[in-house]
Amino acid sequence: LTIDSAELRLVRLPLLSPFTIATGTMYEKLFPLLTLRANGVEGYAEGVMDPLPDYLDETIAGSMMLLRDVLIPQLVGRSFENPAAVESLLTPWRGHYMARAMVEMAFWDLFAKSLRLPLKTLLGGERNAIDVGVSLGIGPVGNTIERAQKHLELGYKRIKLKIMPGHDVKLVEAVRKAMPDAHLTVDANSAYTLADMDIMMALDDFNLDYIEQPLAWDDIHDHAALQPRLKTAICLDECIRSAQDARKALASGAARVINIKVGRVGGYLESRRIHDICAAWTLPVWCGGMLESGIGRAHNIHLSTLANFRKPGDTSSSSRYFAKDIVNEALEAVDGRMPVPQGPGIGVTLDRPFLDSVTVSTEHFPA
Ligand code: OSB
Ligand code: MG
Repeated sequence: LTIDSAELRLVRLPLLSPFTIATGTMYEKLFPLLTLRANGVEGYAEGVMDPLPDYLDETIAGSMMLLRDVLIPQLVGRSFENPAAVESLLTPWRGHYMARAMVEMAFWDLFAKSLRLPLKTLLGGERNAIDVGVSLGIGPVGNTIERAQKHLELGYKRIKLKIMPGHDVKLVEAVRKAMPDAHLTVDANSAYTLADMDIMMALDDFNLDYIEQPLAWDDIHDHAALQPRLKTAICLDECIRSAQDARKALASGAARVINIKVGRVGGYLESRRIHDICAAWTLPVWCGGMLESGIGRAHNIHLSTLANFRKPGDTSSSSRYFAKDIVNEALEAVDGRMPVPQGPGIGVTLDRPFLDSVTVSTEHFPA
């Protein structure tokens, strides 16, 4: 498969409502969108990095620099037999997992389309729909209970509450009281330390499915100190960017669940290694999200068809986030099940006029 051209856009989509997590509030979704072309076929991927390095250390500006100056020029005009050949071009670079993921993911979409197969089939997934829950941003207690109840009634399979110091034990206590039997989880986005044992012990009493990333974004060691002191499973998100990270986390007992975001860990091949290591330890994984547009959402859905994705993911209906999406197909969950988009590759197509209207900048390769 010879990559004959590529396109790198920066896209800005307004969010229907602001999304607050421990590290700050998002008012819009800004993301790079990569297109790779070969023989009249196009593969797409979006980046999950933020404008500022507040979730992880990657940024949109840094990623776009690496893509523009290094990664895309290495691809265009060259031929690749398969995704592994593309990955081997990316592995020498330190870090930049999110930028590398964009290249690998866009190539998988292109590769699957040129074989006329759905991406899930190439990956070895089998389901036609995946279980999903919702992630609720930080807000007032009463309002959070209302949002949680509404989404349970819609059939979502799990409610994840974002927490931060000052918005934790009382919030979770109130939501748990309102829905005693719901699958409930919390996500701290690294807002606590081992000095917050009293809060961790209090959260441990609410029968949560897991506590997501309570401690520092780069600290597997401290999670390994915390996990044995809790009944509740710890789920790692930020800490896991590679299969080596997963191995260290599992071997040290730092987590009993892992959140895989294909856009965070460098792509599908690495996602599958993490998925398989967890399966070997009989631990479940689930697919996280980053408020993606329809392109990233479709990628997440295909990944979630693999067998060890045994807990509901974060890929909820696109209409929860955006008044209008950049893809033509509706990505909407029904009774907590998100159907896998049909058709070759990721199974969604771009609404080009709308995409153009929300595009901030476009670069062409070759220029
Ligand atoms: O930690 O999973 C996270 C959103 C932005 C940054 C980090 C996270 C999230 C979410 C939202 O939890 C998941 C989604 O609905 O896409
Ligand atoms: Mg998380």
